[in-house]
Order: sequence, then structure tokens, then C-alpha cells
Amino acid sequence: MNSLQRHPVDAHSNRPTEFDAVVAGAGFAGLYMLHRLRELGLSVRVFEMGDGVGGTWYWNRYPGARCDVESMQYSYSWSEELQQEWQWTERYPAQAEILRYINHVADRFDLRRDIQLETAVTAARYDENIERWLVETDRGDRVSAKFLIMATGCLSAARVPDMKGLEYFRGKWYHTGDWPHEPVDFTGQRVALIGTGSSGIQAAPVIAAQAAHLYVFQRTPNFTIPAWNEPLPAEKQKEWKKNYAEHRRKARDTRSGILYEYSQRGAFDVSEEERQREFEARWARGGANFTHAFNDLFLSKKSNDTAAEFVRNKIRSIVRDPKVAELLCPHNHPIGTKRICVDTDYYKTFNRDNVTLVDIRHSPIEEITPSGLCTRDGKYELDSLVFATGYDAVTGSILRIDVRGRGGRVLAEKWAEGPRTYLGLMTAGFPNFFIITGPGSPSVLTNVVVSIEQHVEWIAACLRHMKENQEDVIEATPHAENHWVEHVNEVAEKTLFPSANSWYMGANIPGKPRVFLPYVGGFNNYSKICNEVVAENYRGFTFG
Ligand code: NA7
Repeated sequence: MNSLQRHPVDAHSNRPTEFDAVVAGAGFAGLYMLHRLRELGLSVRVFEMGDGVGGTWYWNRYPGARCDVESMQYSYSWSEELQQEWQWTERYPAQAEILRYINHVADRFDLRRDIQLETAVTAARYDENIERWLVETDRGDRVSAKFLIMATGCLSAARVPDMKGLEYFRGKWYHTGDWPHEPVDFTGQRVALIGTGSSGIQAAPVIAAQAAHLYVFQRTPNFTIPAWNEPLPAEKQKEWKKNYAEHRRKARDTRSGILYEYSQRGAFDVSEEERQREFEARWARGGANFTHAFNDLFLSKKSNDTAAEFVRNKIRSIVRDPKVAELLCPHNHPIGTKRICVDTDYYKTFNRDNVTLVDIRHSPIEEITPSGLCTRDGKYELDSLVFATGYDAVTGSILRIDVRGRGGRVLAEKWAEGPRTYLGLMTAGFPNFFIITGPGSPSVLTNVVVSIEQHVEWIAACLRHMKENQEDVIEATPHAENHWVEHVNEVAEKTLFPSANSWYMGANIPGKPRVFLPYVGGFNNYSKICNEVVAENYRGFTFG
């Protein structure tokens, strides 16, 4: 029997309307979830907003878009054949290459036939009588499913800040997280780049090389470490692939799910000279490995200051104009407490004659005008605006769906004071509703592919358990959830993370509750807890 015969169909579209599981999103999380659900023999519909698979990597096509985790690690580990046969070309993968990889996976595992593209889930309501989720989409689909799984991504709800006058701007404007599919040519143009997080820092050097003039509007300077990106020789890959499974196993046993050189020493366990040597060596090797130079950089402000000052001195040595260099030096957050950036030639870009750094901390943007923008102290004539202003991270892509659980309870209301989950996987009162890399799980603090795999495998094992035990409904208990939320906060408070106004804290969205969103206790510790929960007969969950 094919799925059309097995399931009721929509009379209009002739599409099935009842599934075992609905998955929202077809990025790294949604694709792997689909694969595992199929292995369980479940019928699945994946709804994806984009007209292609890839999630974040489908949308983020801005100039310079590149992953800050190295290629050999930022990929699926669940198929030995896949990891052996895929060839990466660079140390850090560019967006286009990751998107090719994801498309390859979709084809290789025949995933596309269960994915409905250009369709966003808009609402989902749990019907307690039939114990099913009723799911609606912006394409008019009305389907039901026993399980609803959010694979909506942590950095998917792009955010253009409210800026007076934007609708009257005569030029073109873009958001890095929603970039056009055709190349954007800035040749001869005066371009404004607003925002200096990872996206802005990656885009600036590439736009500067093309535009007549680039104005970088900086509210908060960020720390960035050079990527020293380079081609990845076939020989090096071959070497790595000999022990791929072992590398993956070791990575899963780390705090971030990434193989870095984790130090066993505190910054003050060594002399000043040795500390500088260590920072220097790590700067020379590049990437986020820098922040692991000492094991207390996220715990002790004094230790952190040594790393921060090292980077500030690098900025001062690279950027020729001392005033510009000082403006680029971050002083208002410990290094690493906002996501560390990994760049190619960012600081050097400010030595170009066609690049101007504009401080909008002291002279904020007041309005966009038809021909540019005005800050409190200046007027800029512009042809294009690029917003690199980030995302409503972690919760944004879930809460833009009208999710209602038991008794019609609205998820957005339940989470009004900040997200509440058990293990970042489920939330009490919302049975059979799973979140992949949800708030309260390590997610964005890790190699997110590793976190995705761990969650997908946990959910798949849970559904298998339910099938074997003829259970229809799983739900987190409020008690377990309260404990978990407390634990997530407690762990975060022991670190320097909450001291930064970061998107980890929801601080970039006006009105968003100030809560530390990811679990900072470490991927290795977290996955151990998840396994213990299962071993203790799904401690903190009830079945029905
Ligand atoms: P981020 O890291 O959230 O950066 C956004 C940037 O935009 C940041 O510099 C913000 O300054 C700035 N911003 C945000 N709103 C405004 C307004 N209204 N005016 C001026 N400047 C503003 O987003 P990214 O896309 O760069 O990176 C997100 C993640 O993707 C990254 O961490 C990687 O994991 C991949 P602020 O710091 O808030 O003062």
C-alpha cells in the first residue's frame, strides 16, 4: 500500500491529511528526523518554508557566508558511507558548499518525497479527544499527526529592526538572513552595513571589495578571530576519514561537540609570557579554538580579560588609524560571551580607503531617508542597505507558529516570561510535541549538527520505546520542567555568559524576556543526562 491509500486525503489537493508525524523545517534537523522516522516505519510530512531544503544555509546567502565550525566536523556522522564519500573543498565550508551537501543528502537518502516546500506551518493545536495535533499551513493544508516535531532552527527568524522611514528608501535593502537567490552586485554603490555580529563581520570584507564605499554602522564591537581559511587538501581529508568514527566519538565527549584543543590550565596557572605565547599560537591557528586557550576564560573575568586584551592589541596592531582601532575594540562584554566570530580580513578591511566605521552607539541611527540614513550627528547618502541585525534566536521560529497544547494553552503565553522546557526537548502541557535543539539544550553553544543528531536520535529512540510499549502519548511533567529550568539558570549564572547583552540572553529583541536560552553545562554532560533520563525509565516524563 502506498501512503495515499493508507491515509485520508484532501479532496481538493489529493494529498494525504493524516500522518504519524509532522516535522516543521527541512534543514539539518528536519532531514535527519525524517530519515529516522521513516526507519521506524512512520508516515511523515515535512513542511518547509523555503523552496529548497537547507534551513539556515538555504536563507543565508549573503556575501562571505561561511560556517565557523570546520568542514570535517560540520557534517552528519550517522552514515559512514556519506561521511566517507563527501569531499569538502575548504577548511571552513562556505554557504554554497553546505547547501550542496544538504541537497546531496536529501537525494542520496531519497528524502524529498515527504517534504512539502514553500509551505510554512502557521498553527498547531492539540486535540485531547483524539490525542493528535491538528496542523495548519500558510498554503491551506489542514493535516493531523500524532507527533509534532519542531525542526525550525535556532537562527531562522531574521529580524529587521524597526527603523523609521525604511519604507521610503529609494535604494534596495537586504537582510543577511533572507538574502536574494541571485547575486547582488554592489559595484559602484554606496552601501551601509548595519550590524557587526558574525554575519556583518563576514560580509564586510566581501562587500568592501566590490562597493564604491562601505559604511559599517557599529553599535557594539565584537571579538573576532581569523579563520585562516584555506583549501582542504584531499590528503588531509583522507587522513581524517581513516578515523572518522573515532573523531566523532571524541567530539561528542566535549563541552561544545567540537574537537578543539581544550586546555587543562587556568590563565593564571602560567606566566604572563606563556599566556601570551599560548594566545599567539592559537591566533595563528585560527578559529574559535582561541577561546579554549585556558579552561577558566568563561568562568573568571580576570582570566577572560587577558584573552580580551590580547585580541584588542591585535586590533590595534592591524588597524592603522588608532581612533578606528579603538572604536573596534570591544569593552562591554567578556570575550566569548557573545558568540565569538571567525573572520577573513575583517579588521584589515578598515584600512581600506573606501570603508568608514560609523559609531552608532554614541550617535544612533535616527531614520532612514529616501536617499540614505541619518544618525544623530551625520547624514549618509546610500544606494543599498544591508541589515546584518540578527535573529529572534532560539524561540523566534517556534513562537511565530500559533501552538496550543492541552486545554488550548498557548505556547507563547506559557513562555511569556521566557521559555520553559524539560531538557530543551519537550514542554509540559504540550504532549507529543518535540523541539530539536530547543531552548534549555546546548544547541547554539555547540556544533549544532552534533546537537541535532543527539536530539533526533533521542526522539527516535523515544518513539521506538513508545511503539514497543504501546504508549500513545508522552509528556514532560511540570515538576521535571521546573527543575530543569532552575538547573539551566543555575549553570548559566556560574559563568560569565549572563553578563553580556547577547542574543543568547534574548537581549537583542526589544521586550524579549532576559533569560539565558541555551544550556551551558556542556554537550557531553547534557547528553549524559538525557541518557540517564531514559535509563531511569524516562524520568520526568509521563506516558499514556
Ligand atoms: P547577531 O550576532 O545577533 O548580530 C547582530 C548585529 O546587529 C549586532 O552587531 C547588533 O548590535 C546589531 N543590531 C541589531 N539591532 C540593531 C539596531 N536596531 N541598530 C543597530 N544595530 C543593530 O546576528 P548575526 O546574524 O551576525 O549572527 C547570528 C549568529 O549566526 C551568529 O552568532 C552565528 O552563530 C551565526 P548589538 O550587539 O545588539 O548592539
